[in-house]
Amino acid sequence: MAPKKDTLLDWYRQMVLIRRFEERCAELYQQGLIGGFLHLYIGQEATGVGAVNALREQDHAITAYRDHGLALARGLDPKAVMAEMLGKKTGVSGGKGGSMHLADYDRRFWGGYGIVGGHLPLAAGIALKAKYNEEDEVVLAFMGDGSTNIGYFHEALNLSAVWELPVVWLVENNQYGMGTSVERASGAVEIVNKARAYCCGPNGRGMKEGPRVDGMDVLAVYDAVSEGIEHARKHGPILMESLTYRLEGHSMGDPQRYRTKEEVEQFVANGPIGRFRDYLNEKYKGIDPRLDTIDQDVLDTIDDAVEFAKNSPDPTYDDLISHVYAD
Ligand SMILES: Cc1ncc(C[n+]2csc(CCOP(=O)(O)OP(=O)(O)O)c2C)c(N)n1
Ligand SMILES: [Mg+2]
Repeated sequence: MAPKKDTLLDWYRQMVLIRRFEERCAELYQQGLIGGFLHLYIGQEATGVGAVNALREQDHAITAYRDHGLALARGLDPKAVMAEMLGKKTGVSGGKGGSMHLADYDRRFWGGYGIVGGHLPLAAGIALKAKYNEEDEVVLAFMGDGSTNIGYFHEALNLSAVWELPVVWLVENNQYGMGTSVERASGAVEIVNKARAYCCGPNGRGMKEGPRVDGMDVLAVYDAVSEGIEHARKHGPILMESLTYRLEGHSMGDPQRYRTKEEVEQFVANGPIGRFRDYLNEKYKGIDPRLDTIDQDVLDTIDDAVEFAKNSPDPTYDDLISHVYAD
């Protein structure tokens, strides 16, 4: 069923929130208020918002370190996300995770992992738990193109095929892993083809090779991931690919010698937010002032989040040594 107008406006809000939130994070990083690494999701908003909104409440999402956009799309409180960025006690992970480790169990958002591909076996584990307990839950596992060349990827895909786990493996192909293009790093240029290694088990068991979707088009991503989730819910794992682009460097301070300015500008001109805004203007005549209001509301939300984060306390020594072992 086609999403309603209010839903589409909410997706627009989510995409703008991600973009402006991260622009502010970049400023706070330059000011030394955010430490460690900072990997921006700017450019990939349509993939995150389209995919996450295809989940039901009981479903799970997990990702790598480029996690701010997905956390916000999954509805984590921008205040608590910003507080985590600043390493504050009020952050979603108590200030002990920072940018790469945003998680919120209540929202079934498992974070936020720094080891490339290391979260993929965890995704299989979450799905195994759901299947074992006969719970109607799907895991949406996001990953970068680079992670599909790593052992964890193959272990996790293999087990998900053998056990017919309810997982959507969604590759965010942003064309680079750090400074290395997909063509230089991956034996298969069309990453979804990697599903074929695990496609054909006994009794038709195995991995479905899903589509390569236009990851700059939020509606296309939503439709494709919705179908993927339905497949996973009924039949087991599917590998899908979203073709997107990161408009900023790999992380802050990347000199970006591996690509030309012209290449980046071409994607800026066709960015996901502008494209969606054009679509909304076309579909709903006279909507533009309402979109302006959303833009302004988002800026206010971010001001509040920064204020909250700055005024929040640091974690204490007791916080530091808590959550190290399970009780
Ligand atoms: C096991 C491991 N090897 C190397 C690194 C260093 N590293 C960090 S990010 C990255 C590139 C990953 O690229 P991709 O999966 O495409 O994700 P993207 O950054 O494009 O979102 C690498 C090699 C790491 N974190 N973990
Ligand atoms: Mg990549």
